[in-house]
This record gives sequence, structure tokens and C-alpha cells, in this order.
Amino acid sequence: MSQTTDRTEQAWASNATVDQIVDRLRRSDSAVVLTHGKPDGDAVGSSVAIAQALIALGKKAIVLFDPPWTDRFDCVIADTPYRVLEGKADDPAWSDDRVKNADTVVVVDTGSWSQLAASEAFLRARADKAVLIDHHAHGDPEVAALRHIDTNAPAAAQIAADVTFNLLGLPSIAQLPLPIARAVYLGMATDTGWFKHPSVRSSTFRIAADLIDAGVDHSRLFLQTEQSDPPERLLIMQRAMKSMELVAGAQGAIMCLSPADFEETGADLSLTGGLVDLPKAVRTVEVSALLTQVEPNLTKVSFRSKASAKDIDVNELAQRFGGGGHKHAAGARIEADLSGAKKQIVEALEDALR
Ligand SMILES: [Mn+2]
Repeated sequence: MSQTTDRTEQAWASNATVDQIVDRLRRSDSAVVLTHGKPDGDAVGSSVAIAQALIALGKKAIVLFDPPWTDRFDCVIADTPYRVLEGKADDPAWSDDRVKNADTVVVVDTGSWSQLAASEAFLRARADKAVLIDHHAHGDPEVAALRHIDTNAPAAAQIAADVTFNLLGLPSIAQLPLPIARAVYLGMATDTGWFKHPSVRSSTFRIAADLIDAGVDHSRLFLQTEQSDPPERLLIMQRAMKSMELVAGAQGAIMCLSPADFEETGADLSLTGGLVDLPKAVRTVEVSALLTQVEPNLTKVSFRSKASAKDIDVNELAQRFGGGGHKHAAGARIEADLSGAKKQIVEALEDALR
């Protein structure tokens, strides 16, 4: 922990109820919605739900996504206004009237500067106008003045469901307009591994049932988002599996992807989602790690663990490398090339699984 500085130390915790978030959004005329880089189903679903609800109330809203970008969720984004950031100071997004004139910024599914790299300067200048909705255990409170953080929510989209049906003054989630219901369902389904993670409770299924009553075709959504990858997906999966090494008596699995793997297969980073989960199919495997070298001296690592008797906390593991996330899903960035990072991860897994 860092030493307390002269500024008042804020805690990573809610300082606003859902009702207070709703009130604040009602008073907005135009909003920019931000989420974490490499947006997943929950990031996209939560962003789209909030933006669509504001638009349904006659307000302006635009979502800014941090790359790498994928068209995987296009069916849910539909007509939602959005831009993909280029990660540059002179990004054309910053001179877009819808962005520069917005009176409110909404941050969803993250609260960490490290995950908001492309929009950090924009957001730092507007943190006083920012509202945050998140379910992560860690974050930087100064990202947004008004924060609703529920670490028990299996997805940020579940909080977005609460916010949107209240914002629209509806009697229940089952009355949500279909584009919002579909976005919320995507976020909840993808962050829970399609309703199988331990974070799922009876309330999760009740909300999912309401969303199906609102018209969501869950089977079609699965087909469109989980079974529509290009062939390069299988090629990069093949590389990941071929690189796999078992450590700590086959309790740990480590996979590595090098820049050459991407070059030779034609795959990009957006096609690596979920690969880290594959080794968990094996009984002995407690922790799985996927290392991806993204720059000559920068390797990203994703961790997954099982809700087993050992119940390894990979959030703790990721924190050793300056990262974080959830108990069973976390990530970090290591300033090293693939082999340097791998050495550190092997050691950390051997230690955690001793
Ligand atoms: Mn999430």
C-alpha cells in the first residue's frame, strides 16, 4: 500500500446508490460512455444498455471503445452511436462534438486507469462529471466523482439493468426495450461463462428470465457471439495449445503466444478471448495462464482458476504483477518479453500451488 498523501485518500467503494446514479443521469443531456480496453461482452453490453437508455429518454449518448476491437458484438451494438479510439492524443474522437460537448461521462465495467489508457487524459479532465458503474474488487476512485460499485454483481450489466429500468421508469426489467435487454443479457451471460461461474446466484437467473420475457433470443445470441469466429480463431487456438506446459504437478497450465504466432496465423488479439479457459477442462488443472507478448518488452497475462476445493485466488496472483481482477479471473502486464515473463509466471504458479 502506498503512504497516505496530503490529498484525502478515497476508498474504492460506492459513494452513490443506484437511485442517485439514476438521478444524476436524468439531469444529463449528453453523455460519453467509456469502458475498459479490449472490450468484452460485459463492457459492450453495459455500455450499450446505458447509452440506449439515455437515447430512449431523448438524450444524446455515444460510446467510446478502446481497441483491440472486434465485430463479435455488432448484433448487440446495432444502431448505438460509437467510436473506436486510436489511442493517440490527437485522436479524431476528441474533436467529435458529441464527445467534447458532453456534460456527463459514464464509466462502466472498470475503474482502473490501467484499463482506460486511451481515454485517460479525456477522463482525468472530466472526473468531476463522471459516473461509474462497476463490479470489480479494485479500482481507482478518482476515476469518477459518483461511483456505484457492487462486487457481488456477477456482471456490470446486472447493475446496468437496475440503472436502466429505473431510469426509464419501468415497473420491471422484463419491460426493458429489446435492444437494452439484449445488451444486458450479453453482459451477464459472458461474464458468468453463460451462467456457470460461482458468481451466479438465484437473482442472476431471475434477471435473466426477465430479460428473456423482454424478448431476448438467448440461443441466437449465443450463436451470433460465441459461434461466429473466423477460421483464424482455430489457428491461434492451435498455437496456444501447442505452447502449453503443465507445471506444479499438472495443477498449473501455461500457454504463450508470440508476435510470430499472430503474424503467421493472421489472427489478432481479439481472437484470443476464452483461450485461457481451455486447460480448466482437465481435472488436475487449478490455474491457467495465457501469456501474450504485445510489445518487445511487454507481455500481457490472463489468469483463470477454478471454484474447486483449492479455490486459488488469481486476483491476488495478478496483484503480485501490478494487475488485478476477480478471484477466478484476473490479468496483469509484465515488462518483459515472453520468455522473461514466462519464467516469472512459472515461479508464481509453483509458489501458489505448492
Ligand atoms: Mn464485467
